[in-house]
Amino acid sequence: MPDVTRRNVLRAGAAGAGAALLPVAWSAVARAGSVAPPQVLAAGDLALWYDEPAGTDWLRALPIGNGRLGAMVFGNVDTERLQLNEDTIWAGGPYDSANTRGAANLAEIRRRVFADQWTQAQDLINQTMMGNPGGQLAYQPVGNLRLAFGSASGASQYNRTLDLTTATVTTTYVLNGVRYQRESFASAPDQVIVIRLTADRAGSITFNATFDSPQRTTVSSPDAATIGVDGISGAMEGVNGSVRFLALAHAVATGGTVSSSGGTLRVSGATSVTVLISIGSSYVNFRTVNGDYQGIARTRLNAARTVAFDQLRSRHLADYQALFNRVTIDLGRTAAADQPTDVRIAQHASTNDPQFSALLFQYGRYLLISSSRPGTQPANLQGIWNDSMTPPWDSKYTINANLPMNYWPADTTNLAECFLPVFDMVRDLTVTGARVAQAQYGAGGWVTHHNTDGWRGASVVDGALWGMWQTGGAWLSTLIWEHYLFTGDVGFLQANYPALKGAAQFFLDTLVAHPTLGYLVTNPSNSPELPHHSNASVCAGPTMDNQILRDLFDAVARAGEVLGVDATFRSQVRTARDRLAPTRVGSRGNVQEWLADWVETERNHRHVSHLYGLHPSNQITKRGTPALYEAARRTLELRGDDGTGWSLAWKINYWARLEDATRAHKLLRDLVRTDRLAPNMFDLHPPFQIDGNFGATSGIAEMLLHSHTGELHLLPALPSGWPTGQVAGLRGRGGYTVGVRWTSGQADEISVRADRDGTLRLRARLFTGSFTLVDATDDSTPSTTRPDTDVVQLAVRAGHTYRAARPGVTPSPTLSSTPTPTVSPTLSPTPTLTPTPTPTVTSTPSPSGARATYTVTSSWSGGFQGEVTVTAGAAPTRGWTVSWTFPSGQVISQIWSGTHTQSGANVRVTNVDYNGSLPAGGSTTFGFIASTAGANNPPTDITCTTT
Ligand code: FUC
Repeated sequence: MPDVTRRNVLRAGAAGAGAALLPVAWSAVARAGSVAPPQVLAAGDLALWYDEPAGTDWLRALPIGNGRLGAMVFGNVDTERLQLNEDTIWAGGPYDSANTRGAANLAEIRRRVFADQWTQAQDLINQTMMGNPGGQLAYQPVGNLRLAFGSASGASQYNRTLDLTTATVTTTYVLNGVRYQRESFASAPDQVIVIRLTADRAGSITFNATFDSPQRTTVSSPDAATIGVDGISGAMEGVNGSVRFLALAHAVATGGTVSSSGGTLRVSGATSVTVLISIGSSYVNFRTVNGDYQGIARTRLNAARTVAFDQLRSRHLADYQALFNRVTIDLGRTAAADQPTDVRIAQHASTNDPQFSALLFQYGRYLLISSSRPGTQPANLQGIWNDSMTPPWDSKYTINANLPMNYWPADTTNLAECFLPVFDMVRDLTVTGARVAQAQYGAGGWVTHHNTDGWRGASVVDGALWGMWQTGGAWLSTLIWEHYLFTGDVGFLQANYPALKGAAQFFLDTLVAHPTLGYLVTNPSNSPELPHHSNASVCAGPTMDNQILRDLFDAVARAGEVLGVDATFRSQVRTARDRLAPTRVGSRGNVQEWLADWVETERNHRHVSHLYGLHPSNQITKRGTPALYEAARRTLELRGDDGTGWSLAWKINYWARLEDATRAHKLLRDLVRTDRLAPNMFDLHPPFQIDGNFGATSGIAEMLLHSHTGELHLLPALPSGWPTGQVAGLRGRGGYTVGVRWTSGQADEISVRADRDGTLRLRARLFTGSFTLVDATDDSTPSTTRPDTDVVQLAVRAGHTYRAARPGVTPSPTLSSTPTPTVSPTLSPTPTLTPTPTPTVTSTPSPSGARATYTVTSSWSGGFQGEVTVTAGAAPTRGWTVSWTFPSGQVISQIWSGTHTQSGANVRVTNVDYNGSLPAGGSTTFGFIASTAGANNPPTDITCTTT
């Protein structure tokens, strides 16, 4: 396999709009008399649907995923294609990105920056500070499973749907008088992709199934009903491909015959068939790739084979709907929703289609649930869906906009668990980033620059103009505090506090005093990817860095207070915070992007990084900082509305925070164009980049609810295009679950459920007229104060729901609480500041001296995630078992890098084959997720034995 080069991608990145990668423009023509199919109406229009197959166009195929496994389903009549991904298949293998030339040139680089010799500073950075290698590695595909049925000629009544309420792709058609149906879903509880084929005439299903792949692979027929493809990821940047994987497809038929030989699975004359796809990967974590990938693939498949299809389906539904059903939204429906989805996109600019905004909102939630679950990798630039060995920007994690954007809707749209992979990644980056901090800055703590990958590269990559940005790790760390604000989970804060502290430590060690202004500044850094002078982006103390560092220092100080730790460190960061440069208004009335009042070299540049303070942060607000708020508006006017998909999506959030409903809605409509949305509703940079989907979902949430200033502001940017509607289940900082119903642009009814006792401030236009306010849980009338004409303030109690309404409005049954999840309960964090127990338990060493340590890495009210590290003693061991008892009925729902058995409360985890032997002092780690319906106490003791 040739070394995959990064240059093409980089060229596109440098061009910004990715001109070289522009897809062929697409169009769709309205169908006369079209009506949405019954199954779409049954899903409340929360379905994508088409009356044509995807053909060869990946951007017409429909995505399914369970966080780890992903597939794009093409729905062709003649040959069904499932393009397959597994989220740990990365090119290359573990590497240490730190540049070992050391920090010797840093002083000279800083001198050049302060002397305004920016390009000379960049030259020296390119010579001495680039990572090793100088680019990061790509996320890569597994391959395809193709089911060849024969000719499609004569097929009629075709349609295919992606039902967001069931996370299922269904294709149906009539051929030779027989109605065929295929249903595909990716199950998280059973860790397989399932395709169910049925026909309404017995014995009509015949096909051959085969795997193919762009990777180095071998195909096989491991048994009479199974095929496999065994492969290894590609080399890149001089790093050998090392992630091994095995995909298996197994068929169970009713009627007819099934056989497999030479890598072809043959099904003949069946009435119904269930195909199970299981994939194992040898990626254990960013530094270990010797996992038992074959064992994982086989174990998952064998377990799923024992479960009937109906069971697989109902387990999938229960798991998925527990997350998806937490938020409902209705923005109204017009006849535009009766057209196929691609037609709706093509016509959006000229039609009134409010339901499309609801669909887009829920699609973002669907994509997050499908690409990011506890224990999986975070959603990358393409979520988990990628068919290319050399995807745009390597389909990795770009931190200066894209990765944070992916997770903006996680908490606001009630998907807190889906956020957890980011914090696992941050924990990895504290390790690799500490190496880079030490080697390249001579600093403590940890640092990450503008990108990372599956190997957690943390150094400067791609060249100084793009990569010399120091605050990637800082931004990611602020997410820890943000997440805590929503959940109030002190155990989570405690487990992640070391990452917050390490990120702050790096800046305490590296910030330098500006020679003339005196502020503490980052040097060298940049305002992401935007040259302030010709070919020069590198500078000291760009506005975005100062804003991020204010948030970081605040977060670590406040977290230290909550946890009652590190008083001295807290005062150090607060002192440093007070020496950061404030955000200023520039000569054009704009927010100044750099310390000097420079005019950007590209007036319409896609990054508007210096408004980080407006969103996602809360440093620029309408009522708190009116001058900066006006300057933010002016900044957006100067930059213009145009931009890449993600840039438009960020601007929706910006305008929503400016409380400008009309402009936010205009930007939302700009995003729904054929050059910004693919037929399958994937956002187009172009090319496809999933951040725009997540950013749009976040933007719609921001139009309906704000909670960034210590109050809940209902309908802060409700556009005239959504005159009547309802949303329920949105989450606000402070632990609130919020619903609101409105007509003629006015709230009729507001519902707020509090997780914890506290003081609630509610802002809404409703409060400027007459209204009623009750504690709907005990029917009492809370006493209120009125700090502002449109604000009421009241004391709230944990678990109580408060309802405000126009007089005479009948309470809506669907508004007052989120739909009750069937599996894991709605996140309701610890009501008090008592941490969920997060023990670090060391087991009694076994006679061989081997021991295990155990930590809870995150917890939520439906369960927790833990990590156990087994370390051999003075002698090597051949195998090990760790056992414990769950105190309150927890059940392991997912485990990685180990196999387990659970009998009642008793759990035993044994090594998987690859690390059956541990050398003296060697260690290995496994992780698990345990869910519970009862109390969430983790076990307090574990035992390690060896063989
Ligand atoms: C940054 C952005 C590009 C693109 C890439 C993945 O480099 O400037 O527009 O989103 O990340």
